[in-house]
Amino acid sequence: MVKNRRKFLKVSAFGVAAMSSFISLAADKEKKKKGKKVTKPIVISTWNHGLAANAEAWKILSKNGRAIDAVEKGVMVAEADPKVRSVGYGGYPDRDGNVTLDACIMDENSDCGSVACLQNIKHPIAVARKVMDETPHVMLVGNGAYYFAREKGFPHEDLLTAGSIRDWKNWLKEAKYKPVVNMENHDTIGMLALDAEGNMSGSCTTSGAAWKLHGRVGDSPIIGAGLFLDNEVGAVCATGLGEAVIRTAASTVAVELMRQGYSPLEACKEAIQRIISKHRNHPDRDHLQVGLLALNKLGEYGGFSIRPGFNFAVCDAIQNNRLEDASYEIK
Ligand code: SD4
Repeated sequence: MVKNRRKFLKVSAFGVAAMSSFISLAADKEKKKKGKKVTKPIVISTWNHGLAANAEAWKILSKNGRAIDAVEKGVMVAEADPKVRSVGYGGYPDRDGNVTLDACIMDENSDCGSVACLQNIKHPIAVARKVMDETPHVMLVGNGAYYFAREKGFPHEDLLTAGSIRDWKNWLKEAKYKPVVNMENHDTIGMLALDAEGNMSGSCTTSGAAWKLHGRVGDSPIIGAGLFLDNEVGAVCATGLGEAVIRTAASTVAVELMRQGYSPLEACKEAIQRIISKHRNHPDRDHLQVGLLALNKLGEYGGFSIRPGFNFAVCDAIQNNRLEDASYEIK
């Protein structure tokens, strides 16, 4: 019985997938017929620190390397930079003073790997890649992720810099130990790439919301929330208040909108409007910030956020590496 049901699910899931692939391929063909050229390779990533990350990713993409390698190596630049206070080494700690990291990665075959609440390992994205490549699982968390990383040869490192300790102590004076999320704390790096072969991959890595409760995990390591892609359609990543992104499966929603023919910008806008409407009565509504970034199979891209301030970096062979401001909903 269970077996039959599984078979049924498999068959019907396959039917839906086949149908949607058919639709997306038809949409691609339609665009190509209209004379739209595919821009590839191309890499885009969130915020100012996306520029340095893109430059690293470009070294791989420009030599016809794989998107999956580009998105891993690219975001490692931000993870290693102590000046980037929201990712990896030097990231803001939780309210108890622990730096806990979240990351995920996904490739053109829908293979993915993820780590959450990982401590003392500088490159969570590389651990997520190993979860993807070397285990039958998708996600490892906490101590389990740490032990796995150590087993794979990652060194134990102290990720709390003097700057992070100073900021944490300042925060403690005022904060009354409340895990407050504000807009300045959202600078996760998400990166999306389309390589010369026409394959897409994405990565997302963060120290999460500053001063969070110990053990809190945001959207960034959750496939379908902080990052999602379908190699036949496009890729989307998120930055901002992770709880809002998880509640609405925002990256998945935007990918599915692109499947229906929305441009990357339109898809991000529609998904952001969904987040706003689902949070109309939420206590966070007055300061809620989320930014979405999308790239499609044609190398078209777009970014959209709830409020002003979100920007992203774009690198291709035509215009090199540059920053662009995202459009936003609430003026
Ligand atoms: C989170 N989305 O943990 C992340 C926060 C973020 O820059 O974007 N930080 O909720």
